[in-house]
Amino acid sequence: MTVESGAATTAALPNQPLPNQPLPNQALADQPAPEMPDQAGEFIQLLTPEGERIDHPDYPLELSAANIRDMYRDLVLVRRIDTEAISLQRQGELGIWASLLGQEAAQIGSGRALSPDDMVFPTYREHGVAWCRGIDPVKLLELYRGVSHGGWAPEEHKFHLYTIVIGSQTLHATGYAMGIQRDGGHRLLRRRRHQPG
Ligand SMILES: Cc1ncc(C[n+]2csc(CCOP(=O)(O)OP(=O)(O)O)c2C)c(N)n1
Repeated sequence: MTVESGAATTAALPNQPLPNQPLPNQALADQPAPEMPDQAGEFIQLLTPEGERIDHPDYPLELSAANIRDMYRDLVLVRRIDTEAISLQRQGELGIWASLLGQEAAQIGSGRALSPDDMVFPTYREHGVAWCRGIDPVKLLELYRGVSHGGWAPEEHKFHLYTIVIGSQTLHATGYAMGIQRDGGHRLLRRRRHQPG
């Protein structure tokens, strides 16, 4: 390995530090500890462990009876789609099916809380969020039947393709956000959010 430092070129064995140069980790260890910011922040609780709603002035929840009925309808429908897909998988019609059973409320709640500009980077069982984004459930079945690579236009639905690789979604979302930032789109989004309609 050759290490270049200014004009001088020094040959060094792999993994051996240069003379008088502290190991990188040692150099870090010698630094005074940075002041820790208050990472805990304010504790915000919106639900009790029993699932009862707690009012918070910064997070008002204004839902009409019709809104609640709509969301409940979504919960029932996505569970029905899930049940059907499990049956199809058991009959050999689908190669695999990642069931959302038990996640209906979390998915419909998060899906319905999205603004139209938000982009979703889903894992493999986010059928409830897909439903909220207007993805035809048949498209999900096609994917799990192995006859399509996704089947929907991510930008059109603001819903990326299902991605099986665990943890990849955070990277994709971060890259996408960085792209928006570099395009100046974040300023546009902020303005739009502050001037609804
Ligand atoms: C990087 C990576 N490693 C391994 C797998 C294989 N795999 C698919 S599902 C799964 C379990 C995931 O469990 P969890 O994160 O709790 O999510 P769940 O599916 O139970 O909702 C694993 C290990 C994968 N998809 N990606």
